[in-house]
Amino acid sequence: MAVQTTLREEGRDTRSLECSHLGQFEADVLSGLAGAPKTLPCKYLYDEAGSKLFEAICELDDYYLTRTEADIFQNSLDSMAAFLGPSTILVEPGAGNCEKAEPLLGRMDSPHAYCPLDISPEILLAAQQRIQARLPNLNVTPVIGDFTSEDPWAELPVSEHRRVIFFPGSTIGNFTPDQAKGLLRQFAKYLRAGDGLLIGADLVKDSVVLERAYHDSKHITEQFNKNLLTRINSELNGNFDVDAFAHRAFYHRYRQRVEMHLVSLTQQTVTVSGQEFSFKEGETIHTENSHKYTLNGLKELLEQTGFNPKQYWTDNKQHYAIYYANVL
Ligand code: AVJ
Repeated sequence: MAVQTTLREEGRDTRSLECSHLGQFEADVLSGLAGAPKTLPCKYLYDEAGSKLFEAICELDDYYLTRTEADIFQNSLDSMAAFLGPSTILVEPGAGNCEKAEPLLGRMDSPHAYCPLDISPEILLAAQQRIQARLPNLNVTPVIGDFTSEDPWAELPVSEHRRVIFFPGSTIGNFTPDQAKGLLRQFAKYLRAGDGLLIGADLVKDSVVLERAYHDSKHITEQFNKNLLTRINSELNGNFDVDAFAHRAFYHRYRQRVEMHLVSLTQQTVTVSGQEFSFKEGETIHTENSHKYTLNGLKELLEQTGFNPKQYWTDNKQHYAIYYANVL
């Protein structure tokens, strides 16, 4: 069942939404913990507390991604805006607090609408109000929903305006290469010939730099990872002893990704929604993948999914890249 609904129509009544969302959360957690190896979908890291912790991560010296991407945007806003064109609808899957879109919207040639998609209604509502106040002429239409499902895409405004999907933040890294291809093909399905995609991705680099970004010295990423257990405890009647798990993050060179895990420090049994799950000492729950691309790998990914890459921007260390591509 569709969990998304436009905030504009439904105002602040998000109860039914939270209800169906909870059902999906429960099903995903129970099946993830029943698996071997145990996994949990990383999208559930972003409840209210998790979203705040992620914002704190973005401020860390160790977490170079956000800062580097912001610098690239800052330096190239005009040339990016030129690729986006006039009277465009900017659609942002997984928009969160929408802070990356704001400077771009401010620089675009009379953007027609901004449609952030996200599963977190609280964050979206706050962002909508902030952007609407700063850009009063812009039509801001948030859609609540999981952008990996078909649902929110059907809710987007239908019009003849040029469409550009804005997918910054290296969110693409959370998907395996096969999943990423499926997702980009789904994006291409929503777009029409000549429409565009502006996508940011973290690049392959020294593993020490990568691992520091996901195992930061202030232990915020550890809190972010463990918050998933706290969320399961409160929303799904779980009894995880959060201190009986450790945060682990490492770069897997062959898979070209940072993996984030929660390691059970002892042999233990945990109950969630009335179901028991046993952990061996050292057994992990795999909570996130963060895939890294080469410039060429990113270009190939776009070419394989119906896009024609036109331009990329990067920083002088080539730590991060933003690509603009047209739909063929
Ligand atoms: C939001 C998916 C880009 O993978 O770097 C940050 C999430 N996880 N620290 C990333 C994250 C741990 C982040 N993305």
